[in-house]
Amino acid sequence: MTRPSLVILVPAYNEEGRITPTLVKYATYFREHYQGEFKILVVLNGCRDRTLDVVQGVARDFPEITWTVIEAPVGKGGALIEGLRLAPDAELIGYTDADGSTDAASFFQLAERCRSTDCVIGSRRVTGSVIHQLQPSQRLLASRVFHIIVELLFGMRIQDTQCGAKVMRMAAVRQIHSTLNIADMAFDINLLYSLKRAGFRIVEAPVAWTDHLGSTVRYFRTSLVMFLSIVRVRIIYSPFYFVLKLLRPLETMVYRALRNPPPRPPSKPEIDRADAVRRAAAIR
Ligand SMILES: Nc1nc2c(ncn2[C@@H]2O[C@H](COP(=O)(O)OP(=O)(O)OP(=O)(O)O)[C@@H](O)[C@H]2O)c(=O)[nH]1
Ligand SMILES: [Mg+2]
Repeated sequence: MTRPSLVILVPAYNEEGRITPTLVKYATYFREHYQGEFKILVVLNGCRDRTLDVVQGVARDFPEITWTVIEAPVGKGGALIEGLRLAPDAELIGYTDADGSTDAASFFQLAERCRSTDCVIGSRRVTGSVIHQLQPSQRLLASRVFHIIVELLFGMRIQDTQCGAKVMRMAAVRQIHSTLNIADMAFDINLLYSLKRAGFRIVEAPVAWTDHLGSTVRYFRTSLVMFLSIVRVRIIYSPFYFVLKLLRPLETMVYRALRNPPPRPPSKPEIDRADAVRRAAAIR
């Protein structure tokens, strides 16, 4: 039986050393196992290394791999927001990290399960998940604290919001796309809460996961920015939304001082025909 068409986004920032095996493994695995059309779209931005050359090299062997380059320093979340908007039409769309921390077989399972729901997210905290290399204890502690704060603020009952692998119905993403504006690593909370608020179902599924060294993330700064961002998402859905508008210049200054991309202004809810043409032109 054929499977729904699928686009896999891969955000990439200075990934020349880690992205090749990930792209080769994903493309090979999906060619062999996924009985449906699939595309891999690498979303690069701000790279100061040879990531683009490397991606172009792999794409010569795998025509399923395409890429787009966003010039501005938009962050992982900003890259995914653009990637979700620019992606070619498909029934399912997902994303995964360039370092291959979630293996291709696990991602395949997420896509399989998404046939019967709206969103399936990789989770390192449900039965069946396999962690090949544990994160350093400081990071584990930071992620536990983050999880508790997220649960207190949003009560989504999701064990692991931060695993970099998620698959959704494209129609659900299109519906909530205009509410996505968190550009940093807290983008996932923005996405999940928007989907929940719109009434979509989210399922956690186990993954095989390996921590890969070589991240470009600076943890103290990143944690602080993620905290600011989740408070922001919470305020958006409260009677105090007007405060955010008043504080916007200050907010932008704080994010810049922390060297992180500030939240984006709201985007257009509709994706029109002219936009579709621009989308096609932006992807190679
Ligand atoms: N396009 C884009 N991608 C980004 C940016 N920052 C991070 N990424 C990508 O987001 C993904 C996750 O980043 P990682 O560096 O692996 O962060 P992490 O998983 O928290 O850290 P590790 O566990 O140490 O790997 C990777 O694919 C990165 O290339 C960015 O500013 N722009
Ligand atoms: Mg990683």
